[in-house]
Amino acid sequence: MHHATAWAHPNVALIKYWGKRDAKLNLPATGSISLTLNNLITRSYVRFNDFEQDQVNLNGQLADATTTAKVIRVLDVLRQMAGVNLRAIVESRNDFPTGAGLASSASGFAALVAAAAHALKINIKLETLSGIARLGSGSAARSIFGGFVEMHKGELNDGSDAIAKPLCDAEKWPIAVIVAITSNEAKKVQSTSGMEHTRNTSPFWDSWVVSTEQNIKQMREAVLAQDFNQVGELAEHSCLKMHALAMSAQPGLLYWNSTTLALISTICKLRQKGLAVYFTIDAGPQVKVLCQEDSKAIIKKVLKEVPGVIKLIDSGPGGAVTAKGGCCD
Ligand code: 2P0
Repeated sequence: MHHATAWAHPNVALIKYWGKRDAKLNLPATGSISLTLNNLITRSYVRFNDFEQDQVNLNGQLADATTTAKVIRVLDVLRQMAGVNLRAIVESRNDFPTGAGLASSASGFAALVAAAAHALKINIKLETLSGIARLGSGSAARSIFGGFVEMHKGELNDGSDAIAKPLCDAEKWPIAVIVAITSNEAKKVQSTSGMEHTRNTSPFWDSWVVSTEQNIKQMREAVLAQDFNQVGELAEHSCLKMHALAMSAQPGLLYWNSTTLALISTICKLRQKGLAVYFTIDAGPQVKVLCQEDSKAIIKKVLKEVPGVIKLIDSGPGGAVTAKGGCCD
């Protein structure tokens, strides 16, 4: 039996990826830096057999055509590496809202490639696996590793150097992340199409690419120095710049709701009172709050009172993808 299960965490982008240099190979226009998040998890089970076709189930329902096509693309690469011509059934489950700005595609594709490679007994380096995950979803390349991770945009036309590499292990720097859920709805404009639309229509695209490369260098140094305030300031800057870029597309893309804005305002007020606390937001209305363990309780107490906050999830640096043979429950 060729079957295996893998577990992966989503990640929060500290320096954002928003746009591609090659849409076909899914190559990012810039590098990015992320933190893999514990306490949020995707489990994927993959079984290869002589099925007629690949079938993808997401949270117990048949996945849409776009997601299924991306999964098949990734499976095809692994089937070719293993020299097999078997179809697969994929069962993937998230324990958090799907498609709502919590990077479910990152953990989903990271878990998928790990489970499929394990099932097919492919001996592969994690960096290479991250390049295959990238074909499914750019941010998934980063979820292969735990802790702070850098995605390299790569220079080669074939994309073989567009891979993620670990920057700082999860245990080395245990900062806290509070994930504030403000909506459980899936976003209306998915990241893939939102990015292409932004690249094609925003007048600010070129300066986004140039300035993000500078931000990567600054963030890499801040993470390696474990400089919390610098990481927080750069993360907020990259977040606001990415959303401003998306808003400047024509027509503009706005991923926030009124609670997202209320949370930004609350976090700025907490900082004015002297707390080291910062926000970042991916392609959705959820707010990820970066802080330190010793001030987490007081910050959570304040965030809980913000009208519209549905739930707060405690998180922090999570580990790398893991896989084992067979099914699990
Ligand atoms: C990121 N996001 O760096 C940015 C910030 C969302 C906002 O990567 O087209 O699902 O599949 O490569 O990885 C979400 O985009 O996009 C994303 P594709 P993906 O995390």
